Amino acid sequence: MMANPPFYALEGKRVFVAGHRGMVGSALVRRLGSEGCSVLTSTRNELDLKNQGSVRAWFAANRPDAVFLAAAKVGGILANDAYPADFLYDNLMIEANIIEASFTSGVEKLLFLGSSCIYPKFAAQPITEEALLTGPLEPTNEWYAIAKIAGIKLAQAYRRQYGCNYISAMPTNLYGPGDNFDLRSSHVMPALIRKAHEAKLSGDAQIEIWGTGTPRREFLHVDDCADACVHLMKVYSASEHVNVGSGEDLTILELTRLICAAVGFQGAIVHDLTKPDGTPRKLMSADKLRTLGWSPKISLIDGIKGAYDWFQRESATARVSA
Ligand code: GFB
Repeated sequence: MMANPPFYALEGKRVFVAGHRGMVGSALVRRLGSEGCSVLTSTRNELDLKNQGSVRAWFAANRPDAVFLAAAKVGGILANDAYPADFLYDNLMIEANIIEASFTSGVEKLLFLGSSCIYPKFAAQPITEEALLTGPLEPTNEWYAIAKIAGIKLAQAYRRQYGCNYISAMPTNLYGPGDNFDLRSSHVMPALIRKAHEAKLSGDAQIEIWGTGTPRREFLHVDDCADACVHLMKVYSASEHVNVGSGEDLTILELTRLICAAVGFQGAIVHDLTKPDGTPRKLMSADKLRTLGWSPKISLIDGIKGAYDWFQRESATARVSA
């Protein structure tokens, strides 16, 4: 078994960010700008991450030293429920191809990004890393969860069999610049920012939220997530995944009120009870990450304001889809 170095310096390294056009990947590219490393990226047209041959060839030609595996098919509760095959197949292929190619091309360190939905639907709160695989998953996103659990296990298997220094980070619900504001496929935060903004502009008396508003969710700004991932890349070298969250949660109704206040929408909030609530609560324990020396810096209020500013700027230039 390879000895785990206590500190992995990124300076001077060739660092591949897989998924750099996504919300997390673009935040990682921003964050890595101050690390003195050379950031490698590849667009979907240049490299199909679902194609094993292309991924192997790209790694052989570009020889990254470190990899942030932030490429994934992602979406909100309805998208997860509506496209189970895509969420399972695409994510399995992307992570398997990148992890295997990292091994064959001699990557020194890899960080795989998963999701808090890997945990059982009724896990004890706050959810510690040990809760993985201790109970049934939330049905609306079990396909995505299974793919992400497979990614954790693949990273662990390469560590166990070949001594590869591959680690995994499990972020909570993320938001921020670069988010998907398409109401059919987005997560709750961008959806509500958009709904409140458009209701304010058109003078509507109400906005509609999905479900009962009682589920509790934990949110982390994507720039905090990127900072945590870079920290873990440097200081963490063990098999078990690490939760990446804020350590605080609130109900969807409370979140809606915060967003309405930030946007300046004063109308009513009504419920579409035909839409699913999903898991009742998934607050992750932040203890392990804090022990490793990291805690978040961006408050939820400031983060919402920043995300709303970004949305207004991007929708003005029509870069946010319908
Ligand atoms: O963010 P979200 O789509 O995903 O929904 P999950 C969170 C909660 O917000 C659910 C409610 O209870 C939704 O019913 N909600 C209220 C809304 N209004 C809306 C709305 O307009 N749009 C959306 N999207 N939700 C996802 C998983 O679960 O979390 C993924 O499906 C992933 O796999 C991700 O793990 C982090 O938090 O329920």
